[in-house]
Amino acid sequence: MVNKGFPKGFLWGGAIACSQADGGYREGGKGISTQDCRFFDPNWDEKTIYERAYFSEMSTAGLKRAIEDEGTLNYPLRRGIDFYHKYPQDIALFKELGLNVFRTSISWSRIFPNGDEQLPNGEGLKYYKDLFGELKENGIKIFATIVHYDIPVNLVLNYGGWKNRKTIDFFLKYVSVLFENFGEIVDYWLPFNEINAARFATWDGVCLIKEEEENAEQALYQCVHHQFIANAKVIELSKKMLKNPMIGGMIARFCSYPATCRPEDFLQSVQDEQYSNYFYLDVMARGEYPKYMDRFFEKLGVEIQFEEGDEALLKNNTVDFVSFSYYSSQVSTSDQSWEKTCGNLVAEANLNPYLKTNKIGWTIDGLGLRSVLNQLEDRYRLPLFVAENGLGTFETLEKELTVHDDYRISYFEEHFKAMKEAIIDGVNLIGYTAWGIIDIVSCGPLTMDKRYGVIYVDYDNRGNGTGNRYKKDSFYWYKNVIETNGEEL
Ligand code: BGP
Repeated sequence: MVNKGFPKGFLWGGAIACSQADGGYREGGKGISTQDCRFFDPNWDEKTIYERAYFSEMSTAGLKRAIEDEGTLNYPLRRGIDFYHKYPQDIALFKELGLNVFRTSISWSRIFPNGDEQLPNGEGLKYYKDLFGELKENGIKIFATIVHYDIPVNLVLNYGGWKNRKTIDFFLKYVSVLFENFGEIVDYWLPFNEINAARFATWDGVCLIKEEEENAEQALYQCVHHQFIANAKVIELSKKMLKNPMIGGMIARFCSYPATCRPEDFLQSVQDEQYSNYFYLDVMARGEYPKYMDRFFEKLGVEIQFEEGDEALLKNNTVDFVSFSYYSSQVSTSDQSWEKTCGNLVAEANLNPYLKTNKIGWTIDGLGLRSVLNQLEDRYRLPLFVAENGLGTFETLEKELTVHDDYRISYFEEHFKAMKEAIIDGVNLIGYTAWGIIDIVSCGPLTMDKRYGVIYVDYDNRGNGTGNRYKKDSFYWYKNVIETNGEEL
């Protein structure tokens, strides 16, 4: 029986990350997180900002400077959009929009400010009890990301962060407190946002300072192994603590087309997909390291240190659903002279001559999402969830206090049509959360002026502004899509 379109109960939602939205820096007992330490100079020009966005690696000096600086001007992630205080009014807007699921992340450094305390911070637990309660009162399901890049910076300074297996123990203590307090109210749990980010944005992904490592690749992939172990332990714990666990895995999905029908380009695309994407989901959804990584690691001189029981743990604790972020498709070629553009987490991406790019240079490819959904359905046979998708661009508030973002409407339209076709193809797609449903501080460039929301937030890159929220044209368009469950696109 061929599916007809979006199933009844399809989850239409929106997503943010606590470190990009909350603010409330050091309020409520919060400790310093690794994302609080990412530096931004508001005097940088656009070229510097957008070039730098992809090299936002941390340095030893940069971390020291951040910890000594209690201010927020140069640390936009410390102020976000003040969601910490404004979430009731924002949730009222999400309710008006008709969202039936909201994805946000939990700040580990609110629950355990230094990460190694014996007992959790009560004020941090209260904040999430109130936030999740507000969502539930408004009939909105909760998709909670447990770590969206940010961990207590103390764990990096005094334990080596993800390099140290002890961090896995601290992480599991944090997760057991979350399951104990919110296990009944959270619907979907995601231990790690984009677990493949490590290779592209190493401070974000695994909180590693590459300049401090003799063999950065070895350190990076050992950190990723520790995150795989942590992920499997969360799943093992969820079977004991949660009634109906729904624990997901997530990658930044970079589907990649061969630039030409030259066999070398096809092989390049197969390997790009394996090494940048499938490796991570294969471990989390199939429960073992794929053979193709042996050759990859050997070439890099990387030797993953497994401990007794790691293989069995991974094999017996695979994810309940597969989620991913999708912004654009990529192009693979062995031809180094191929024309370049940029993309999510990457400074350089091969340009696709058949597709348009947005103002930032990210390729726009709705149909690619249909192909990706079919690929992931085939490979994993698990429920799928689009955890991030959206168009980040520069825009200004009109004098009538709105934004005519027809470009965002057409971006959503082509991606929603692709999802609908994928469902008719037989894909088990259960939900979608538009990234940056409300304007937040962007992750790469750390700017407000790269806006994703269907709700405009009146702050600039320095944090100046009223902080007022205004509905863009896309707010009303998305509201209708949700009301008609994707019938009217
Ligand atoms: C993803 C992150 C999100 C979000 C998105 C858009 O990698 O999971 O946090 O930021 O990228 O990127 P940016 O904000 O740099 O435009």
